[in-house]
Amino acid sequence: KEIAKLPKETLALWEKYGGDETDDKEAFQKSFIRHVTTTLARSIYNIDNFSAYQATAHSVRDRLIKRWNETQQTHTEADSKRVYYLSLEFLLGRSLDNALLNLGLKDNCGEGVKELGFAMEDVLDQEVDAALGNGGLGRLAACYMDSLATLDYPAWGYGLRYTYGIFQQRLKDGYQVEFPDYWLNFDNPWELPRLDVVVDVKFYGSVNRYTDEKGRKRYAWEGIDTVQSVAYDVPIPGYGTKNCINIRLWSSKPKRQFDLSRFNEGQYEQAVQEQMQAENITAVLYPNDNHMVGKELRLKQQYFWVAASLFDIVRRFKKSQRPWSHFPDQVAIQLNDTHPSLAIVELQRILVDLEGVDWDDAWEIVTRTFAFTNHTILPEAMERWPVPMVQYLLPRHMQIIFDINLFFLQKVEKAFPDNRDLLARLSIIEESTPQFVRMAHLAVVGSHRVNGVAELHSELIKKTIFKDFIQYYGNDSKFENKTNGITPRRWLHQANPKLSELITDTLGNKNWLKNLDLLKGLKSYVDNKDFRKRWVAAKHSNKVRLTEYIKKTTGIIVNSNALFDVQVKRIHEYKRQFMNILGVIHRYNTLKKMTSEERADVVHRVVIFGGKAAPGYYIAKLVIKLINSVAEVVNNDNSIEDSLKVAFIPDYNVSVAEIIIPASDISQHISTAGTEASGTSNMKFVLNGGLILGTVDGANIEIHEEIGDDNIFMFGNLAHQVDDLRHAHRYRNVPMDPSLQAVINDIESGQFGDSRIFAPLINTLTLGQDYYLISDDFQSYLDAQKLVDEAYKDKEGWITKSILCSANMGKFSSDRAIQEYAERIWNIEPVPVVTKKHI
Ligand code: F58
Repeated sequence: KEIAKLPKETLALWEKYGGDETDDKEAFQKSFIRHVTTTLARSIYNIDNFSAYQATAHSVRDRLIKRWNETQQTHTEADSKRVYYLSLEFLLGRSLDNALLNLGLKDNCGEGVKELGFAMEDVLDQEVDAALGNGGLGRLAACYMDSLATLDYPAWGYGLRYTYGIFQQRLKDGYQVEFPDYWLNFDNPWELPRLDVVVDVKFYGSVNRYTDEKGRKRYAWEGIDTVQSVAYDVPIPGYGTKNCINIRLWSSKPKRQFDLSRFNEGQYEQAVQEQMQAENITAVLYPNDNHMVGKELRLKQQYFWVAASLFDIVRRFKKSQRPWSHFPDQVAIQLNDTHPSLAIVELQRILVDLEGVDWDDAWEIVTRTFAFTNHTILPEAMERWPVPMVQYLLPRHMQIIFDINLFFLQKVEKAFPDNRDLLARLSIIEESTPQFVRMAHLAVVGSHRVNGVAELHSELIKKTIFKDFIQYYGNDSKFENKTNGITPRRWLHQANPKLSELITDTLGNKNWLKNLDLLKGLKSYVDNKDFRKRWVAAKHSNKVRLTEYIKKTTGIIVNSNALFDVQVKRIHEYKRQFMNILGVIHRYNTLKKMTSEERADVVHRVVIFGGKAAPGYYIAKLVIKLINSVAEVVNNDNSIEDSLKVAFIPDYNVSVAEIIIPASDISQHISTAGTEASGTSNMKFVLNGGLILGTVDGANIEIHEEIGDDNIFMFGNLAHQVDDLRHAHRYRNVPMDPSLQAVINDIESGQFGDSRIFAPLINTLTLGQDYYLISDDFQSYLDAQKLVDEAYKDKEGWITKSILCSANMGKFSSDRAIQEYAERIWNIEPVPVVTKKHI
């Protein structure tokens, strides 16, 4: 409407000069040179790989922004229901290669860069990861954004723009040391600062009660500490579509700059104190994976993020001037774990306190809006906040939580009169001293759907942490499963170009990138000689690439013809890297006892580890030390003639994963049954033709169902046996598994250095009741490893398995997962982007 009012001459200028960011090679080269000279203030004489990266990134960014604008315009005009994905973590990794692929610029930019004197590979390698996440949960959010964009959904992500991402890991004397990840050191071309989009977020203060003009009792929160939230937008382009969605990351900034009067009085530190406290809020990502930290700053982060995001969502909704009752028809909000649960309370506060909606109507709107994904049943990961802390920081929210709880428990009491135990178990408030707010309970009560992330996990949450909710809500009402997925664009096409090319050549087109079920078409080539040859060649070249990377990062030289056995993920007791390294010791000492002739028949192995331990997680850090101590001994023992090598690759992150995963022959996903909610790297490995050695846990089970018995090595006790086994460790004298005892003896004998260092680790098995049941699974683990060795000797058989693995992985595309969420939980429809003229 506004445009129509402009004079013709103005429109003509836009028509003439706008939109010259076309996708051809020449236009790209022109952009590149313009960015070198203007954005970077450099010239042909002083442009290195890094500047070439920056110039390329800025040229791609221009094109991204164009699509981003078109998408936002289309969505605003369509005014259809949107989904908002609230996640404290988005583990995006690098963006350039992905943007080139998704925008269809790869060939033209590749050639363009080459003619300008650079190799695209080197250029891509300059980018630092956006590592705003810990592990699976954060990476899942990134895969889901890719699929939302690709499937044309009108979606937004909301998160925090941490100044420091997950720490960088280095090794010193075999120990992990942490270094800050100051990823914004150079400018970040993948964000659009929206310095005009600012939300004031308040903390602390008090609540006033008053009577409004209708005679209703109302409450008003007077926060006393105001921090500004500034938006930084990260465009996420879909693959093969114009849709380019947005992740809005909030950065904290002081409302007032420093206190000049104090400054003038000479109190310099006090003068800038407020400013520093405000900036602290989004300074750093908490580096814990599957562990709750009860720090006030973390709670502040959560509210800061939730308040800014809801303000933004509500502002957008209000533009349409619809009545509040339509809110859930326009807005779906997905809570990625309990971290954003305060959003439930904040929306209720906005509706009741600020907009004057009656409590019950507001609550109906709230519960129809939110849905909640649970990612863990580990007790130490459950979020609980002390009531006094919440009360102090967010006094009005605490009142609302008490009211939500009261009304909820009144309903429970009606349905189950006099069942006080049930009330206590269901309560959002844990009646301890001090009291705690159970965030998972708040999330369940405030959402219309609750989902687990794999079938087993979704069943387990109904039997454990949410058992009592099932008694109240009934079995099929709120609770659902949505098995996780991964994006095949990044995790096959980008990470494994050779295999991707083979698949495209074989299937005749790239449609499989948008419909992963089409990989099934590979099955008819499983006996095709030429196809098999190329399949093996792709794997081998990935192994060579990894071999070089291992040499570069660790100095360890490994043979790319050996079996590559990989375990890369966060280091955690429940993931049992400890069991893996104990198995390595067993293998090593078995090899040592063999004669040279016996050893000649043995499959050579390279055992590869990678992963970060939370900085305060002592036992996990000891596991890293043990791995490195074992590696030191094994790798330098000539008597075993290269039959075994061990490498711990430092600083595992998304980009490193892209190198490691395509190179694996077997990967280990060996969590204690019932502890790994899903796992997603398991999917990535199998999609890339790597086999799995795994426990009957998380998504391993569904992968097994899809790829069949012949193509996976499963072992260990089952989830339903775990309680009994733990009980036995606690109350009965369970004799130690003899093979494990032998390994413990080896460590204690000092074979891998001063054994006193490892005593606390060994104690978890012997004195600590072996909570993760390593001793119970050890023998079947060794047996499964034997089967792996045998199977690998049959080269042709292994190739067949590898092909069938990939071919059957269609289910695990994040596109499938997102489609299920869209249909069953969010009730949203795709909105294809209409290409606009630049005006
Ligand atoms: C992971 N959780 C699960 N949490 O462990 C994994 O099984 C699952 O596949 C994945 O989510 C995706 O569903 C996870 O990564 C965290 O890192 C949290 C970070 C914030 C603090 C609490 C743990």
